[in-house]
Amino acid sequence: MTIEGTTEGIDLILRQCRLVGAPDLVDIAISDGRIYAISPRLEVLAAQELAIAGRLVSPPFVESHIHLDSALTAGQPRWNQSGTLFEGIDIWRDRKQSLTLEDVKTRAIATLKQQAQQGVLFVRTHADVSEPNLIALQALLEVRDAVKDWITVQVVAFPQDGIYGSDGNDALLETALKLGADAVGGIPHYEMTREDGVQSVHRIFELAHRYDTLIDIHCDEIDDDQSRFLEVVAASATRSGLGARVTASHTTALASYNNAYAMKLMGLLAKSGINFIANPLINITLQGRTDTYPKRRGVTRVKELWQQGLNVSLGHDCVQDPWYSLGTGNMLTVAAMAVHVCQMTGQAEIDACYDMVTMNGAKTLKVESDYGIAVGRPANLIVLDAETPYDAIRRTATVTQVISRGRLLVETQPSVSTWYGN
Ligand code: 17E
Ligand code: FE2
Repeated sequence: MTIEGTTEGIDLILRQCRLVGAPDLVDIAISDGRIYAISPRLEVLAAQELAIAGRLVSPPFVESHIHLDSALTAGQPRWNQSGTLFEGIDIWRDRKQSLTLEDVKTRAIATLKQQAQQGVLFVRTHADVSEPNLIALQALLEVRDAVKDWITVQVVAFPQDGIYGSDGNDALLETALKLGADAVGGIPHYEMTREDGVQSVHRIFELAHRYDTLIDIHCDEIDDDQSRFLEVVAASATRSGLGARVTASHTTALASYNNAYAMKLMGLLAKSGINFIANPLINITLQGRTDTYPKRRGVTRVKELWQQGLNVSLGHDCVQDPWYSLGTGNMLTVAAMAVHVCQMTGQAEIDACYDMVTMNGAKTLKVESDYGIAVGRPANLIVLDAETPYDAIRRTATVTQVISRGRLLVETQPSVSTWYGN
């Protein structure tokens, strides 16, 4: 293909790209921040040219669930000894007393840079709003704006201590939405009573309606088979018509429900069309802590939700915080953990796990119209030192180039070993 005027306005060309699922290599031309042309051979010159040489070119990773306000605080003020969600919440309650805007912004931006280096260009973060000065929320709203030229951030107003956990939390949540949070969150399984939990879900839907936001609820993140707020979320999504604007995060109790109930629930979930986010790195470590043996895996029924045709994405949830002291923000490690814990080892299942850290996340975040490798779309794409998604997950492949908004943002060299033996 020849583009008229040859060099005019072409900023960047990627030569010999291997697109996911496509048999032939293509060149990709980028102009003015957008994908201008995709063709087997583009006879044009550009201001900058990258030799991709058959490596995999993919839409960027989508981190659909992370807590940037607590990132990089592991051990402050103490380590989580029990490894439970509840001890994590207690430690964070102590740590958040000393939050400042600068503290949150510095850690959040450092984490976003780590993520972007590894190919993440879309992020949904939770901001704890059960803190009287809303520092985490204000800091993350400022960060959302400060980084928008290279990474897209969505902020969920998340009442970590429960909407009805103490007086004032409900008002703080509403203030957070007035300040411009993109989504409203909740934690029904942590409210004091079952009734409060149900009430909190109704309140979340009312707020989402009033402030026209998305919904993303930490839902049933517990091994209690009696924690059944997912049905309330699904029914509310169906009745309100909000459907795919709603996300249920974690839903680990679904893995503990009896099959008879789970089967009934699946029908309700399919009808509701809500999104699911599983966080396999975190929940394989947080859950099962009250079990002896056999010990539950504690990750939601990812395979069955996917088989139902529901939209499932995967999140990292934490990078070095009171709930999880490990992590670098790499989405391939998240996908690999899902392959293992959810036993998604079939070929199509491994590919599905790749979708769960790319396009399914874009669907959850409602950014699909600006996402993907197609002419006219914003030029956000990554190059992996791999040939296929399977290869990328298996080897935790290096993301060698990250192109954001049409510009080369980061380059990373894959590691090289030299063999001196026989
Ligand atoms: N807060 C929560 O309720 N659950 C989690 N997994 C994290 C924070 C990380
Ligand atoms: Fe979370």
